[in-house]
Amino acid sequence: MIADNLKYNWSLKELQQIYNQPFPDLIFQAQTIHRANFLPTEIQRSTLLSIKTGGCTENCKYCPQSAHYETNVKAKGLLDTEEILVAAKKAKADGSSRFCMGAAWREVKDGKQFDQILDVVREVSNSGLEVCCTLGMLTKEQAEKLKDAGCHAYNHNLDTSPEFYKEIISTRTYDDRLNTLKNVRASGMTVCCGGILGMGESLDDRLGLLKELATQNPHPESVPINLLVKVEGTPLEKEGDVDPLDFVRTVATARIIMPTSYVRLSAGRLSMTEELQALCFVAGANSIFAGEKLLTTPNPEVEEDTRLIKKLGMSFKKLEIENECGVSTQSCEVVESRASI
Ligand code: SAM
Ligand code: DTB
Ligand code: SF4
Repeated sequence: MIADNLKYNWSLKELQQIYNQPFPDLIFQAQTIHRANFLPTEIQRSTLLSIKTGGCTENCKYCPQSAHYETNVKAKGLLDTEEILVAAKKAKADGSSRFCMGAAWREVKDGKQFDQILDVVREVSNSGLEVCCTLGMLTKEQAEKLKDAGCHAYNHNLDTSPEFYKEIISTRTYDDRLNTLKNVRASGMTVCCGGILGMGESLDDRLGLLKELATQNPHPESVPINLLVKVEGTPLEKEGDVDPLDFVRTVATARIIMPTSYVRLSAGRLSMTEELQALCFVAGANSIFAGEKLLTTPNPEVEEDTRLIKKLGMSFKKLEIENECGVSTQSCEVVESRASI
C-alpha cells in the first residue's frame, strides 16, 4: 500500500509534537507508517564513489574535501572512465542497487569532463544499476543532460536549517541549493536530499531541516541522514557527540513526515553501535551506503553489514533485474514470503 495522503504543509510546531512524543509512541507511529509503505525488513543499498576528490573551492565546515582546510585528503582529478566502470561493476556484484558518483565541485562546468561523466552515466545505467550523481550545483540544462543520459537521482543536500546554514557554509547560499533542487526536479530525475546531524545545531535546526524537506512537493525520494564524521583539520573536528536517541528520534520524524521516501543512514555509521543502527531501522530508516569507503572516509565493510542484517532477520533489497517472477522486486518478495508461510 502506498500512502495517498501525503502532507506538504508541515509547521515546525507539528514537527516538535511528533519528535517530542514519548519514545514508544514515536517508534510505534514511525513503524506503522513504514509498514504501510515499505517492506519493513528490507534495506536498500547504495555504493558511493568519489570520482573527483578534494581541492574544492567551497568552505563547508564539515567537509574534508574543502581546499580551505588542512586535512589528509589528497586532491585527485576526475577518474578515468574505466576505473569508474570497474567500481560500478564491483558495487553491483556486492549487491548494491544504486551507484552514486560524487565530485568535490562547487558546480558542474560544461565541457570535456561533464561529457565524460554523461558517457559514464549512460554505461552504468545500461548495466542495470540505478545511477545517482552528486556533483554540486547544476543548471536546468545540465540537469536535463544528466536525465537524458540515464541518471536516475541527483543528490544535493540542504545539510541543515536555513538559519544554521550560515554558520557552516559562506561560499554559497541556501537559495543556491534550493535552486539546484528545483532544476533537478524539473528534469525528471529523482531528488536525493538530506542533511547532517552533529554540527552544533539545535533541535529546532534539525527539525527546521526536516521541515524544509517535507514541505517540498513532491518530497525528495531519498533522504540521507548523515551523522557528522569529525575529520581532523576541519573546523568541526572537535564537535560534541549527538545523543543516539536524539538521532533515532530524528530518523523516526523523517519517516513519519515523508512516508514514501527512502530514509538513508548515511555517513557516520562507523561510529554507531549495532543497537543504534537496529533502532534506526525500526524507526523507519530503510537504506544505507554500503562498501568500506564513503567518499573519502571509512564505512563498515560489506560483510559487517551483511552480518548485522542477517542477525536482525532482515534482508537487502534486490536489484530489479534479479527478479524472476516478472513483477517489481518488492511484490516479488512479498509473494516469496507469503509462499514460505
Ligand atoms: N560537492 C558536492 C556537494 O557539496 O553537493 C557533492 C559531494 S558532498 C561531499 C555531499 C554531501 O556529503 C554533503 O552535502 C554533506 O551533507 C555530506 N558530507 C560531507 N562531509 C561530511 C562529513 N564529514 N560528515 C557527514 N557528512 C558529510
Ligand atoms: C550524503 O548525504 N552522504 C554521502 C552522499 N550523500 C554523497 C557523502 C558522505 C560523505 C562523508 C564524508 C566523506 O567520506 O568524505
Ligand atoms: Fe565541496 Fe561538496 Fe565538500 Fe562542500 S561538501 S566542500 S561543495 S565537496
